[in-house]
Amino acid sequence: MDRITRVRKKMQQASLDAVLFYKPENLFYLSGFTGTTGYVLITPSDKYFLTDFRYFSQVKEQAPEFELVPLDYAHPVRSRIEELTRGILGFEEEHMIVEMYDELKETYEGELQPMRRFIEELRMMKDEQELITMQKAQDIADETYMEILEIVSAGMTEEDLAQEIYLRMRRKGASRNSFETIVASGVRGALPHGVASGKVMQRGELVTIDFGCVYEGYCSDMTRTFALGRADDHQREIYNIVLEAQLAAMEVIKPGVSTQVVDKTARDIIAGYGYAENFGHGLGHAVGLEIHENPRFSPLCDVPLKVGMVMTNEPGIYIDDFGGVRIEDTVVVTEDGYRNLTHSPKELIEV
Ligand SMILES: [Mn+2]
Repeated sequence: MDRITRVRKKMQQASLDAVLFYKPENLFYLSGFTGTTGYVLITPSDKYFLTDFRYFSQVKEQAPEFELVPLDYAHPVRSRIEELTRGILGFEEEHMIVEMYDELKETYEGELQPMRRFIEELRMMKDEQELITMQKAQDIADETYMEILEIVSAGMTEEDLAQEIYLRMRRKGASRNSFETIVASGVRGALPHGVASGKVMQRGELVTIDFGCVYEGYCSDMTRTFALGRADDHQREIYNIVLEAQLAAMEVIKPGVSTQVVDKTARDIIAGYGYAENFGHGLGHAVGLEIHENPRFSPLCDVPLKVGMVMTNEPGIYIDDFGGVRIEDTVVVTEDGYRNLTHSPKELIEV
């Protein structure tokens, strides 16, 4: 079933006469449009792409099967909607700003119906083509990691390393970073989201790098922790606990298993070694057109895994004045378990 057909089926189930989308990732998902500004309006019989002068030729090229509806000062989106549809109009409640809602409410003759995660629910299960693209995005990150291990050295700053990562991913075809690269060395490793700073990396430190790229719209995400020089016993001990937790969580991933159970599997292992307080974030998240999607591997999220979901598995231990370790892979849920998109080695590497 194509995406528009699935949207219409959901519309019917929700008794909607039309649905309006504007979140850029959802426009891309429905139409292939890669620009940032526009609206997709779907009715049982028609599909429209509403946008302004800047994007006319882009819509004709990327979304030729949509009817282009021009927006301009005389024809703002609210008046176009009025012309194109009537009845119950669904809109993306998480993404519509209050100003636009107020305007629509004032002018729209029919009823406005908020919808939650309408497209995001469809996006949770990736199809074959999406998985091919996501594998490529991950391959770019993996290749970059292997190169980084060759060039990293004590004396470089975290920012130097982040720039090397960025340039290498771009040269391999990525359009941008999927989020701001984290390079957290030494004591900064205790910051789960320690974006690269001007700190000089030194021998004897653990370095955690968490990065990914966007390739043809899709994000990759991976984390590795390595040692500059020889790791000491404490560093090695922490590393091995995180690795044990990550591998154990991996083994429970399969269709039907609750996301909560996967989180708990890793969390129990870390807690068993006495580090419960040092793992203060969820085990992972779905990833796709956005870097953080639903569902989550978290104590707060109870969703049964389904074939085609793409999830990260990223336990960590963070200790003030010591540093931290995190290991993150991205996997796709398959009929009989999971397939790991991340291929970089996971044993503790000393460079
Ligand atoms: Mn992640």
